[in-house]
Order: sequence, then structure tokens, then C-alpha cells
Amino acid sequence: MNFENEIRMRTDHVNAVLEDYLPQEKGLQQTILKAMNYSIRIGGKRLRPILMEETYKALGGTSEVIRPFMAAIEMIHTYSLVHDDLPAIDNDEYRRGHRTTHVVYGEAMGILAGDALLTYAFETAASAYQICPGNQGIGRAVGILASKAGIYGMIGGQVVDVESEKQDQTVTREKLDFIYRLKTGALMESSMMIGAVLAGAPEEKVAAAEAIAAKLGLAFQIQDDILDETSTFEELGKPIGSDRRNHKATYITYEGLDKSRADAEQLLRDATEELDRLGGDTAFLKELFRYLINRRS
Ligand code: GRG
Repeated sequence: MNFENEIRMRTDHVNAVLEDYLPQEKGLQQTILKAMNYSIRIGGKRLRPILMEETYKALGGTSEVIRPFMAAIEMIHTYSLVHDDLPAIDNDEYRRGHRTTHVVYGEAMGILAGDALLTYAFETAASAYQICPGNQGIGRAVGILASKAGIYGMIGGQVVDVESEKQDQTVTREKLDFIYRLKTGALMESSMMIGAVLAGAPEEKVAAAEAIAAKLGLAFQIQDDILDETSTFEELGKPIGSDRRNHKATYITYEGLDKSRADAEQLLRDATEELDRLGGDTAFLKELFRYLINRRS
């Protein structure tokens, strides 16, 4: 089977897991439930749940305890995109090839749908106790999910990003690294760490998973900057050139396009090599990292 097909199978699998956990669209609050499900169902690469499950399996995990966490990380990621697209932040009308949640459901519902996805992610993750009450890692995994999404993780990075843009400050390279590490890297770290923790991996493997995901996250955000300059609406599912339009300093501002490409590639190569520190069968993850070097969306 070629790798594109392997990825498609993994994506379909994540979509099936998500369907098991999405709320039913009934009750007086059904507008919010529809807005949540819309935001998730319009697509996405499902990279974070794939990373989580592959890390879990590589480290010997075999139970279904990983499923609610896979759904939870994608809910948190999707909430961040829904809020990122709001008029007060990036004011974007397209995401994942479809109209953004606030455009379809209105701004108030866009805000609430993001809040609801974030909260429901934790309700979903907590249901892991019913699947595997004896798994000692569940409590720690919930903690990782919270901290990597929160003020010392994704939100922390986003705050510095928004402040730098709105106050028209010149972003130092040091600040840019901070923003990328937290805004994009933290959820990747969360995904791989939770996979390791739920598989019962020793501390040094959890730390290795975090370090590998940090490199992946930085490479991924650099590529996001590159794609914003070089991709197309059809490939990305959203308008390109938004960083330039918003006079936003990106990795390319500091390093130029060629060096940015080379740095992203090197980070992915380093991350691929470091996968050996995890142990277990990391063949798919290695292929995935290699595949990401050339991603166009
Ligand atoms: C609290 C108002 C408020 C906003 C919070 C936390 C937040 C908004 C935004 C997070 C920052 C963010 C959107 C980072 C971008 C990370 C990134 C590269 C996203 C794209 O991920 P992909 O390519 O997307 O995996 P798909 O659509 O494939 O899932």
C-alpha cells in the first residue's frame, strides 16, 4: 500500500472515532451542537490524533483507552481554529475548504462553539475512566491535555502572538520562537506525550516523545508560514497571503524562504532520527515525518 493510502486509512479511522464522541444534535441547545459538529466534520488532516495513537501503539498500548483522548485533542485543536478565525482575531471566512463556523452560525455561536468544544474535550477525555478504570496514566494524561492547551501552552503562545500583532511591535526572533513553541508545538507535544503516558511508558520515553513533538511542531509552523506564501486556496482550503496582508512577522521574515525550507526539513529529519529513542515500532511515524517534509496543505 502506498503511503497516501495509509494516511487516508488513518484519517478515516480518526473520523470514525470522532463520530463516536460527537454530541447528538438534539435539545434546546441544538444550534451549538450543530456548530460544534460542523467545525469538526468539515475536515482537517487529523494529524494530532494520528500522532497520539501511533505513539501509543509504538510504546505497546493496545486498549481502547486512547480513543476518547484522540477525540479530545482534535476537539481542542478545532476549537483553537474556530476562535482563531473570529473577527476579533484573524477574521477569516474560510477554513478547511469551507466557510468558517462564525460565518455560518454567527459570531456569538462561533465563540460558544469554541468554548463548547474545549469543555466537551475534557468531558470526553474523562470518559476514559469507564473504558479502563485501572489505567494509572489517565489522570496524568488529562493534566497534560489541560496544561499544553492552556496558559503555559497553546493559549500562552497565542496571547503573545495577538499582542505582538495588535500593538504593532517588532517581534524579536526570541519571541517568535516562544510563540511557535507554544502556539503550535504544545498540542503536538500533548498528543505524543499522552500516547506515551497511556501506554505506561517510562519517564524517559515520555520526555523523548515531548522533545520529538517539539521539533515537529516548530517544523510544522515554519511550513505553515511557507504555505501561506507559496500555496493556493485550493490546496490550503483558506486564502493564502494572510501573514503578508496583516504585516505579520513570520519565520520567513527572519530567515527567508530557502533557509526556512531548509530549517523545517532539518527539524523533521532530526525528529525522525530521534524516533529511535522511543523504541518500539515507529516505522509509520518515520514515514509520516518524511511525508510531512513535502506537505502542501
Ligand atoms: C481564546 C480568542 C481565543 C483564541 C484562541 C488558541 C487559539 C485561539 C489559537 C491557537 C493558535 C493557532 C490557530 C495555531 C495554529 C496552529 C496551526 C499550524 C494550525 C493548523 O493545523 P493543521 O494544518 O490544520 O493541522 P487542519 O485543518 O489540517 O486540522
